[in-house]
Amino acid sequence: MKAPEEFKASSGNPLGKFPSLKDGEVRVYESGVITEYLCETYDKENRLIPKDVDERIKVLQWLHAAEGTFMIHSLAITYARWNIPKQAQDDGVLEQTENGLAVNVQKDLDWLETELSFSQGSFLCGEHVTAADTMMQFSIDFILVTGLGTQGREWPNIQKWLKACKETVTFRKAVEKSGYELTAKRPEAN
Ligand SMILES: N[C@@H](CCC(=O)N[C@@H](CS)C(=O)NCC(=O)O)C(=O)O
Repeated sequence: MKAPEEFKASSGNPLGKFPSLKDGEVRVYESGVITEYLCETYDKENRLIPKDVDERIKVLQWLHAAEGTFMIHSLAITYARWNIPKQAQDDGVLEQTENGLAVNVQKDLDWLETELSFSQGSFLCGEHVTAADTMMQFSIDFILVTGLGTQGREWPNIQKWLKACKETVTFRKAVEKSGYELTAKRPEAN
């Protein structure tokens, strides 16, 4: 399950990470910046990152929270699972660590759940998809599918919103093209 070295090298990213974008001479790393670059370059109608200051701030807030808040809190649990030695896991260290780290993840999901109840449409910032959904969808799917800190709790608004994201024609096209599938399988190494 470890990413092959030649695959990592093909990213062009010094850390060997994906996503990685090459657009002509432009190279962009980090999903948030890739999203901003694509929107600024190709979304001439500013649908995905609106021009209006209030709407724009809201979209950018989610765009950055996806990696900067939701992923950082949940990945802490992934790394604990990968790195706490077996003996310590058997002694309950992992469970105790996860219980501590789950607090932040659940607070984040409660925040999203509440914000979704204020949305005037099926998506995070209203009736149509914005860059907020594009970025947040992966982080939240990752947390829920992998059960990172969720401890059996459910967030109905989040489930409904994820379903709406996955039913969009653009999402389905991207899945078809990339073969994207997110499963709870545990990689053997990071
Ligand atoms: N903060 C980065 C995270 C990039 C990242 O960690 N990508 C993972 C996949 S989601 C990766 O390339 N892993 C391969 C590896 O580390 O070998 C972003 O948002 O683009």
